[in-house]
Amino acid sequence: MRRFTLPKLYAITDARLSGLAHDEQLRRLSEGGATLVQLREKHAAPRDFQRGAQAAVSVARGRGVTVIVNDRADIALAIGADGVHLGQDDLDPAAARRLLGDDSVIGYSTHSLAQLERAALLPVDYVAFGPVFPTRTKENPDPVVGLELLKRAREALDPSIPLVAIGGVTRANARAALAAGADSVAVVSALLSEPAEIERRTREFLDDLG
Ligand code: 3NM
Repeated sequence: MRRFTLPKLYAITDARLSGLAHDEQLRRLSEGGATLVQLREKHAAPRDFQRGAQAAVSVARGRGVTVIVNDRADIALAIGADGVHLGQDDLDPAAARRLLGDDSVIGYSTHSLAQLERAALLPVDYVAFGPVFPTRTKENPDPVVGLELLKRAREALDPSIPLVAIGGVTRANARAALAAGADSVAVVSALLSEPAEIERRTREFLDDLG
């Protein structure tokens, strides 16, 4: 595992919401200044996701953007992504670490303090905690954790492990999430819901986060 510094803005793609392929979303997010993009695909067949993600990695390589593949360590490995983000029901992080090796980034989703405390014992480079605010992007989201629990999560987690706040993050509440102790905010709909606005919204987010 390497020491991994997350940028304050952790952008995540959504092809349904944006109506755009992953590579085009990545291009627009990068034009707006995003330096890390997670490719998230909940609907396409694995082979289609693999192809779309491969194209996105090609765009990212020319721009110095870090690419994290959601859920699928196999696809991350096959396309030479920088890492994988795993949910509670995906391949367990220790198995993903064996597959990907020490140089890959592995992130892990948690939705309660108990899950977060278990995550701290796993070979992960960062931990996400959420949903911090109500979200309509995730199907069947866990209960909203809120800013108070986010604060407690930061206190409970080893300070060397970056913490990502996810779920319902907007320009209006992003700074509050950072103030509560998150190192980074993960954002889908507030960046992508208007495809023509992706670049501008990304820039505004980054300006806000400072
Ligand atoms: N994971 P938006 S919430 C992908 O709680 C995801 O782990 C969550 O989308 C979690 O920024 C979420 O549009 C959806 O709310 C984030």
